Amino acid sequence: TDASLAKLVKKLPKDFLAGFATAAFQIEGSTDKGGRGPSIWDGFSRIPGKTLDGGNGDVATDSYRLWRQDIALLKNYGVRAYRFSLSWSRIIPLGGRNDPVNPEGIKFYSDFIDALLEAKITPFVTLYHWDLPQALHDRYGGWLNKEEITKDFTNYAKVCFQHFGDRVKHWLTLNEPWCVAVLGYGRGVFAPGRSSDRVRSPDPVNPETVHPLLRTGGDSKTEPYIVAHSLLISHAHAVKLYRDEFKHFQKGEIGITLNGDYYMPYDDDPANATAGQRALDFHIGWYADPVYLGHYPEYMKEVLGDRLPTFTPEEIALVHGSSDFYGMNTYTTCLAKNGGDDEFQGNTIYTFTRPDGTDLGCQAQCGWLQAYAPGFRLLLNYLYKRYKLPIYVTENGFACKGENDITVEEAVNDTDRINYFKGNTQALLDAIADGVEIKSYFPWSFLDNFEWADGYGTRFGVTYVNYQTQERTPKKSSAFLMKVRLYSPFIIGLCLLLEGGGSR
Ligand code: GBH
Repeated sequence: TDASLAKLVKKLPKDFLAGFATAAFQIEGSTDKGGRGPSIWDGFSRIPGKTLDGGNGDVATDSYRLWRQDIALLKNYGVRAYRFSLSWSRIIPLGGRNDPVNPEGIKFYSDFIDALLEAKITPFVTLYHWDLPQALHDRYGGWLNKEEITKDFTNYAKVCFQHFGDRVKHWLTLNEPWCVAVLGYGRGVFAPGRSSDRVRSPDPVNPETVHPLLRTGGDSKTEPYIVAHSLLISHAHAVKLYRDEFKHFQKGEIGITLNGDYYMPYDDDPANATAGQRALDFHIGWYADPVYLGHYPEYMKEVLGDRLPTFTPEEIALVHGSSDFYGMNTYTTCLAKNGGDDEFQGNTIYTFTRPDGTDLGCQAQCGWLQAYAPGFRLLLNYLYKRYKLPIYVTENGFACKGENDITVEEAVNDTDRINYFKGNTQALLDAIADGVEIKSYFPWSFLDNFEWADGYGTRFGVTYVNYQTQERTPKKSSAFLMKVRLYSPFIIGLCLLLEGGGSR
């Protein structure tokens, strides 16, 4: 029951950070305000056909303007912490190490952080959640250009540590590098939309003037691996800088956060067990093995051969050990079957249908997501055993099917999301009982927001957003999280009020 769950939640360590997560481009809007420069997602999301409903990031949840209201709501929810990302283009509009820093951008985030602290909410800050300054892409090919991007990313990180590190004690360098590499440069469904698939890929602009690295529209066989390599090395340089120059007096911690779902063997055929491990290697090990173990997974080396870049001894010395904790974003569990020719899935077929024809869990709005709490517990155990560091769960969430097609009064009754959180909270507590050290839980997301290529029709929020009026309405899942005391509501009785039926 909810009451017994609440009792267990009470036993979480005192410093456990329960909050919500968001990302700059998905909520801020005001892309041309406050001296911000364009990011690769600005232009990409405006190209017809790139998002499901034609939505772009120009307004989003208008949080650049409504941030005080957002913080008031977070405070009402009683969160301990809030995970958000900084927009590189607000801070350094052209992105580079020799480009000017934008004082308005610094002030925006500085005020924001002050207001969070004032509300007793711990800021948990991501430096990069996919919104690369457009100028860096155009100037030298962005993440394709390891030498340049490493220096520019490290400089950007330095500016952030200098301005915010007195108050921010929890840093994440990159959010989900797998998505950047595979979806941005392999499948071409995310910015900058590069891919060997000529239909998806934007035509190369004038080959005379474009940077040589961008002369083709992309190459899915090589670019994702090059990009991933640059991401890992850039991350590691930023961490080294923090440890060398800031940590001794700012006393914070820093790491990376990786996406990764659990892949369970479809049945007891040993070939499917191997397939499950390959899927884990390709999603998680690609990044986690270098960072925590000091090398790429053997399986990737085997299949990719010289398409997989190699680390110089200096590089791997920098990358190995470059995260103070394991940062975990996870949403679902798939059943893995041997076969198929999708390289990015580790040549494994994923399904949610069990051998007996039943579904693994409750289907979400997005095809890739079903609720399966036992998988969450298994994955927590797998990661802790393999990488041996405390885990921060930095994202976990559910988009109820059809939630965009109903009225707000109906949408606040988000039973499927409540069940998802109920199952996963229990799974998290079970994993702790198994001995896994877990330090945070950040459901995705605080608000419905711009869901990348899915646009606005897929809603992940515990708060409903009316995109016409920008009115925020708490859904019952937020009341549920308060009721099991994951959060301690500031206004006593708010959760009971909400339970009465999504009142504003
Ligand atoms: C997170 O990624 C993001 O960090 C967050 O910004 C986002 O809003 C949230 O999830 C909800 O989607 O079918 O090949 O396109 C989650 C990890 C990995 C989940 C890629 C979707 C789709 C693979 N994502 N996956 S594909």
